[in-house]
Amino acid sequence: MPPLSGTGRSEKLFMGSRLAESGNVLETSSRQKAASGSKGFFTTRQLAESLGMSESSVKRWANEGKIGVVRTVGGHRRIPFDEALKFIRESGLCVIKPEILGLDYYTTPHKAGTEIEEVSKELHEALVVGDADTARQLILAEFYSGRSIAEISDGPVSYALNEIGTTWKRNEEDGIFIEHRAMDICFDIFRRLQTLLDPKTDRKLLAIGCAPNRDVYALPTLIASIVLLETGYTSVNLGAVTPLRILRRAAEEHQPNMLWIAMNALPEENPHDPIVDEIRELSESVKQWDAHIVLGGRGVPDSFRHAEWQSIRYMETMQQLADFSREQALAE
Ligand code: B12
Repeated sequence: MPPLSGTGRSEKLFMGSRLAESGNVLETSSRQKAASGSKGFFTTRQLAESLGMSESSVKRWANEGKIGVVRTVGGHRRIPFDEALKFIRESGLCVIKPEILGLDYYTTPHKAGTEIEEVSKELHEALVVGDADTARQLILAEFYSGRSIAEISDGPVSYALNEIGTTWKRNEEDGIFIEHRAMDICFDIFRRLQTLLDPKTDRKLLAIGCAPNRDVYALPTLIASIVLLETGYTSVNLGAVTPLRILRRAAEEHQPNMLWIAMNALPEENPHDPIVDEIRELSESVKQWDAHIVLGGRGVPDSFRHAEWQSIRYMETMQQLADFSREQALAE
């Protein structure tokens, strides 16, 4: 099933015989959800009500291609959850009744012109004092203002955690306490974003990734998986401390279009770190079906930073990952 999102938005048929003709393979459960009007698909009236706008405005936006819709057999528009969320973020409109769309923890977008530096400082302050509510509101307001996961991560989150990383050096006991609590808050927020962006419709592109072997840094690999979700992939994050042979096995079985390896642990002193060979072997293996391997993070060995090795690419930021994955999605 071609994706509904992105530039190729088109109206799809579902329910009944036209579904079969179009080769559309929506899950029965999704169709049931559509029929019952609950989360999954919305009517134009439901979206209008949640936004406090008229139904005719929503229909007009749908006709203009600003909202992706599918059609019932009877010809009525239905708006998939992913498309409603995309429209809300792109338009910057406020949702006044988030419960209609099942948007838990919805947060009003930031005022136009709010500087990302300001958000970064406020997030740092909230994380230092363990104010989870404020941290969540700051990040979700950025998200609903249309800021991408990559921008949020490379900006406020990276800034705030970098600052917190230096507190640890000044005062070890308090620093560790603050750092661990801040990480717990960040995991909670990004898990929510992951749930929101988890595709409700079929996708063609698959990515699998992890933090390898002894690498305990769990947040960057989680964020990479959400960046990929946002850019049109189905992504499977195997998490921290994943032996690379397990990633390789998963890759051989599922033949993903992309593999990411988030490397943030300090590299081994040993100049012949075995992980270098493991990554090269993985690269040999993926040649069989032509996948890309993306390496990112402060712990990427030098040997991969400066030259491209077969299918392996080093990326410094989540934005680079987002740009690359969008290019791949468009090429499909
Ligand atoms: C949280 C944290 C920990 C936690 C991790 C918990 C967990 N479950 O994840 C714990 C407590 C385990 C920990 C331990 C240690 N830590 Co620590 N830690 C951090 C901290 C504060 C945040 C890391 C983080 O998740 N950042 C969030 C990510 C999203 O942002 P980022 O790191 O800036 O990454 C950006 C890019 O690199 C890139 N990127 C990163 N990964 C990827 C992957 C892909 C695919 C792509 C495309 C891009 C990409 O995008 C990100 C921004 O969007 C950092 C501070 C910092 N500067 O980040 C220190 C930091 C990394 N830790 C440090 C140190 C020294 C340690 C310890 C050695 C401390 C000790 N003496 O025990 C141990 C070593 C642990 C180990 N076994 O390797 C140092 C490393 C110094 C260095 N020379 O590199 C730092 C920089 C703190 C500091 N300023 O001193 N740490």
